[in-house]
Amino acid sequence: MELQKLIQAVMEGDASAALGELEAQLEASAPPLTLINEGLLAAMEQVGRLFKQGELFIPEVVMSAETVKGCLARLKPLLPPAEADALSTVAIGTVKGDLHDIGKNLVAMMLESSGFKVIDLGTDVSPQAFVQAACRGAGIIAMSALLTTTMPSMKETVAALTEAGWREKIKVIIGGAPVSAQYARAIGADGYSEDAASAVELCKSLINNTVNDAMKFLYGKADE
Ligand code: B1M
Repeated sequence: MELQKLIQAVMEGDASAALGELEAQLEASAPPLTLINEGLLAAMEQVGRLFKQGELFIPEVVMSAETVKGCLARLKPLLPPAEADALSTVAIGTVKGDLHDIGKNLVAMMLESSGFKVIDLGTDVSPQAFVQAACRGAGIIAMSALLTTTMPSMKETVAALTEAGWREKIKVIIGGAPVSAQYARAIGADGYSEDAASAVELCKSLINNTVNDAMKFLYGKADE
């Protein structure tokens, strides 16, 4: 599979060329997940590198990001359908002060196509908005941050959930390039994952743990 044309179109921020190339690849039976991982994300990696080296500027990065968003919207309905009823509701958002949403959107999309109900709170999400999502029935709060300067908002959100009495009743996960498992432990989150696929596995295992905890509480032993 030759994805160079798709990568080039994303890097140039040429949405119509990227969508055209995407259609051609789909017609040639390219798997949607491969197009995401080896096409769209590979292109964004190169965009990030060139941005860091000062060879691309913010308007160009925005155009590439918008191109990826359009392509993801096209691929979303083609991902494997949810197998069963919603496993649990995940409220996901990029934390306060942070506008990066490509990774967050990808995580949301993968969760949805794995059977989770997803409430997408968008970007620049305040701790209070995450608390409101818990009140609306979210079982998992999922926070994304791409800036070191916005990471503290994750800690503030955990504190706000604790203050509002929700922390013990829900799970909290975090992700994004600057955060780590160590940071998750330090702020009292339940878990960290480094990419969208492992975020799905993490959410599934947190739900299993919750079910096991409930079984232990009810019957004095885990459901084996
Ligand atoms: Co910005 N930006 N940016 N940017 N940007 C970074 C993050 C940066 C690393 C670039 C650099 O300097 N090398 C740098 C941050 C440095 C730091 O703090 N450590 C940076 C900066 C400084 C800024 C501004 C401050 C620039 C400025 O204005 N001077 C500014 C901040 C604006 C703001 O948020 N308030 C800014 C602006 C922007 C754009 C608007 C131009 C655009 C965002 C557009 C958009 O998202 N709609 C943008 C972009 C595109 C990037 C880079 C180039 C690419 C990010 C991206 O989308 N990656 C980025 C450099 C880079 O990462 N190489 C950069 C692709 C995406 C799929 O990966 O988001 O990491 P990622 O998501 C992954 C995982 O991290 C994980 O799964 C995803 C899929 O594998 N994941 C989770 C993410 N969230 C998760 C949540 C989970 C689990 C996993 O559970 C909850």
